[in-house]
Amino acid sequence: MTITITAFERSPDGGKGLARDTRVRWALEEAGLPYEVRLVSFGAMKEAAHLALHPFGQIPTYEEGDLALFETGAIVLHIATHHIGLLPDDANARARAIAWMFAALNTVEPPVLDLVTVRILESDKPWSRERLPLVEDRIRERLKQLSAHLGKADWLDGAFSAGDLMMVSVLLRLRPSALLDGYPNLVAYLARGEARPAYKRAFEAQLAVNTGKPS
Ligand code: GTB
Repeated sequence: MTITITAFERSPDGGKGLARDTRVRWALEEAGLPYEVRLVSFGAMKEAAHLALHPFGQIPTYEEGDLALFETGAIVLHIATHHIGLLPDDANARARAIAWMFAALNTVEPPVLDLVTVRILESDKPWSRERLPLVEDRIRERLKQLSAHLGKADWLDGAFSAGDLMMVSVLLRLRPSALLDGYPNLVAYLARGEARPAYKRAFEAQLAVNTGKPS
């Protein structure tokens, strides 16, 4: 059955891979699944046809036969539970890998998104200069905890899993800041994620869309 996802016609990041279709592309590549991409404009995302797939008018979405999904976490979990390569076989290890997916999305990503909000969306507000250090401190606290957990390990819990895919994707949004600088094991963790052939293919595919160059 053909898998079709949606992505920005033109991502605001110009192809740095930070929009969330990259996470879904990465999961599909790890699972070895071919997929098609329907590109949508900001206008089309708010129209009825797209809202029928995504109630909040966003990307990415995922269609496979009569299944339509939205929310990156749900999409990656769906791919990971139906195909090999992203979750361990052992039931407890599998549950822990899923816990790391949630940790990435629910515990680490919120302060990371706050940073984007304060730095970009609210940069013209009089209180944004005061808020920035508070947000940065919250991120540093999470990075410190994550770094302590990872220690010298390659991945968060044994072999690479969907939990790592999600955590690396979240942390990549911090690259433009200096916040990761104090955590060499996290910097190396990101590099390991980016070095995976599946990540490279996903990155190149979204870059090709945004630069007009074939991948
Ligand atoms: N919780 C949802 C999920 O995980 O799927 C969030 C989806 C989401 O935020 N989608 C964004 C979107 O469609 C694109 S990824 N925004 C348009 C809108 O809401 O109207 C977020 C994103 C956007 C741009 C960059 N960038 O340019 O760096 C990075 C990430």
